[in-house]
Amino acid sequence: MLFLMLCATQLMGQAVSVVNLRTELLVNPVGIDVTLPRLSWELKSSARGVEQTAYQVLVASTPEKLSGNEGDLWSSGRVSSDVSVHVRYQGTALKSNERAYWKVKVWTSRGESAWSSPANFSIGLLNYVDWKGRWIGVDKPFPWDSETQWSRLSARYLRKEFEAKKAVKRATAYIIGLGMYELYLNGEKVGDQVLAPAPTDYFKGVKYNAFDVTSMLKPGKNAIGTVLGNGRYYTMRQDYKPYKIKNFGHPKMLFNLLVEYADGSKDVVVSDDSWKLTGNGPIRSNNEYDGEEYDATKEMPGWNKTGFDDKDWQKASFVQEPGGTYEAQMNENMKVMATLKPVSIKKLKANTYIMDMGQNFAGWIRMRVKGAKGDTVKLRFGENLQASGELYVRNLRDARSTDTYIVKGGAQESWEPSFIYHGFRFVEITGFPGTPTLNDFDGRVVYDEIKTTGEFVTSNLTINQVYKNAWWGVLSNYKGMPVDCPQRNERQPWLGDRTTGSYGESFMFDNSRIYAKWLDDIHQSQKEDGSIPDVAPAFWRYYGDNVTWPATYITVAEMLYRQYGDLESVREHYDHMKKWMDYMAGKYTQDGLITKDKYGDWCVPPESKELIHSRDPKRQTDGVLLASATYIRLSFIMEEFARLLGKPEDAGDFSSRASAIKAAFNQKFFDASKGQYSNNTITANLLPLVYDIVPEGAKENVVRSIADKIMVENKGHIGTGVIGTQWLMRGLSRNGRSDIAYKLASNRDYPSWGYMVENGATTIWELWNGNTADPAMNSGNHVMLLGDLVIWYYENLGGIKSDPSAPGFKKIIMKPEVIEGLNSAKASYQSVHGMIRSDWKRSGKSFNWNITVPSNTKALVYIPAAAAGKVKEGKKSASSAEGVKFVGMEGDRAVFEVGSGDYSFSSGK
Ligand code: RAM
Repeated sequence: MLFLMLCATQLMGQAVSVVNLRTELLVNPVGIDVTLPRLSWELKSSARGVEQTAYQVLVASTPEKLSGNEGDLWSSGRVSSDVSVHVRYQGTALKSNERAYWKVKVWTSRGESAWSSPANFSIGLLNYVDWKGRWIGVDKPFPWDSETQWSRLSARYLRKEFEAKKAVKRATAYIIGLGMYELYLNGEKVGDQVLAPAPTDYFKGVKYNAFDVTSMLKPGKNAIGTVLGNGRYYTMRQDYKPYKIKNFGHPKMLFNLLVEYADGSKDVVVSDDSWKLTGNGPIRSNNEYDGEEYDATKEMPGWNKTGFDDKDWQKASFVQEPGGTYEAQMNENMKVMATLKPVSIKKLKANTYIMDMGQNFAGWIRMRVKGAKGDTVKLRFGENLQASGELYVRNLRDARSTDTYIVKGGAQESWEPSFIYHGFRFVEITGFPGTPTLNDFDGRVVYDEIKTTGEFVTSNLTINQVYKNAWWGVLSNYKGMPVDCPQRNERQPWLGDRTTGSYGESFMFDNSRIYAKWLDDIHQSQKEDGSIPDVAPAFWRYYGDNVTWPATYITVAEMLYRQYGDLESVREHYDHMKKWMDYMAGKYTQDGLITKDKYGDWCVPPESKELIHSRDPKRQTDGVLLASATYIRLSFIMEEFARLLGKPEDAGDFSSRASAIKAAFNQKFFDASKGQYSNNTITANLLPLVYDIVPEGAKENVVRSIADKIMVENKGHIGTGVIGTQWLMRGLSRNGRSDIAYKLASNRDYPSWGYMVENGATTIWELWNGNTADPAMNSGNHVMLLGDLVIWYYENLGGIKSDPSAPGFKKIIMKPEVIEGLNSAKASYQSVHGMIRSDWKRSGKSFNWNITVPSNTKALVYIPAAAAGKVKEGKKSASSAEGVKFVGMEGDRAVFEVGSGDYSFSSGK
């Protein structure tokens, strides 16, 4: 596990400083290898044209050694290199639980930095044998529990007292608490994570969390308390579908507290049968889909402190291991990331109120209540209201989404749940003693502790609101894995929802760790024969074999490489991706095409507003076309991966696969005389266009077919589903039709993203007709229909794109589209190399553009202008400005290469 310190040193007198040191540990899933952390840093300077020419890293075993410039673990020496991200540690083998301190200095084109402030990290328990003690819990329900379609299982409370025998120098707590845990030391909660650890297929892998608890220990007696909730471990719910849903067992835990005393001696406190356990605490039931029930009259004051009388508790039992390997959790845990105030509470009828949070999101309500012992408050959650003003819950299917709180009485009580979350905007409150007021409630927004990395705003209000909705939608669905929706009885990590979405999301959030973790989940779900499911971890067993959903395994790895410059996931997963590619081709090739598809172009706008799926063959795209086109695209990506990993034979193989399928594809689907593929849906024409399948010379006609379909037949509206929308906006812009893309982005009538906004959406819907369709599959908070919209916002409107030849924004392509009607865009993005900014305004013929290019990167800047001489930077002609070099004209753009720094360009006046 990693302890990370971010530091932002401003070094006096120095032109360049090093900031934002980041460490990332690579843990071999088998847990036997030595970990080799990779180190990243950012250069900071107000000077222009700063390029790193060399670095030196020091890694030490103590802070004292580090400050004495002694890198006893690793001293890289001066390394001539411009690399500042993912530099692999090459020092002494790091051991389990070892802590390391590090710093870095750089040499640049503009001078040398001082040493950065120190950062530190610590290694996890690398080997199975490093874990002492045993798994404990109790492998059966309590008498008051019930196992049905709406199972109720009370939380299990565990406690243990121990003695700190001497002065403590360092104490680290390691816990695998399944399905979810809360950990307390001497009555204090350890960490601010919630709903931890991240969910996995527990038969394959389980995540442990680690905490530095040195300051929480007391001399002498100490008490540890843990609470175990169900999470995805105990899923004896929907038990009518055992073939579909995996259940892992009853909650359990493995715990190690490693103590180092000041005199150098060591101690370890472990989970064993000296712990006591009860299920008779306040959390009577906790179920992700149905909610939590908390009986405050059953609270056990002091249970997690020393001296509590636990004679009524039973001995914890030894239980079976979950089966999966122990892995340090490298992705962020969830946390309460924001607190919202409700906007209104209205009385619906006697004893029933409806509260509006003003925003659809995932999380829960914190409530303050004062009442008599036994008063029972119920909170029921939904995304919408019915016309009558009552809560609308039909689209939750059989999820009950209800929290129950039983008041203990006396002073005011404050409560929030521990092991569940809801997707909602509205809350029905019943049984509240007195009249509920806005002050009694807070909305707690819960998602992975991931930084927002981007900001985006334009002169177009519809685009701005859709962007905001997208931001809320994406964060709502980060739950230790990307899930499809947070509200109904599903919440599954569907692969196909993120094929391209993950890339767009990466502009808004630092999603590098959640997606690297997800690739591991996908790998763990791969079958022996190579098959990959549509949902991973495979909590739902959906091994239907198709190309478009599992494709995400490969496109997410590509995203991590392009956006973060991180090749590690590609390296780690390459063989498994290849195995899947081989498996699909081996099993499903017919007449040179890949034939297996399952979902089609999922959720195209249907012909009538109540339908979920269109029945009109004219709107549907041939599954063989979708599968084969996607397979061609994936072969190209695999070809690139193979080259990057130094596997030229594989690269050649993938390239010839792509060519062969391409030929069969055009043969079967392309009508050259019409410039159309298959039945001429937008998606049927678009995929060959963007995947480079269309024969030379025929592109223009295919573009025309798409344009006609959208503008004439659809009267300027979108006609694509989940697959087509992944390429729609970029496909149009790349082929000179940004005008059409802009029209689609600005629409407010059906079907469009703006139509959702027009109808009160504060997130993105699962269906284009989400306000009218059958509730059987109609979530109000799904991100798959975003397609490539967010990518288009940042790359094509904001003008911030990583150059494919230099991933991780080491080189940036800044090329905003000039579109009639759009007068300004302002985007910023915190890349791994630092903050990038683009802020342009257009009026008449004049174009003003302020940009920031981070240190140790370069940008190619495309400025609308008739000639280079018409472009100024500040008050000077751009060509002679510091850090700016004219490269050439490209159509109506003057192209400049710029080094790092802030620039202010203008043209056309
Ligand atoms: C539904 C969900 C999900 C989608 C699958 C195919 O259950 O909408 O997002 O990926 O179907």
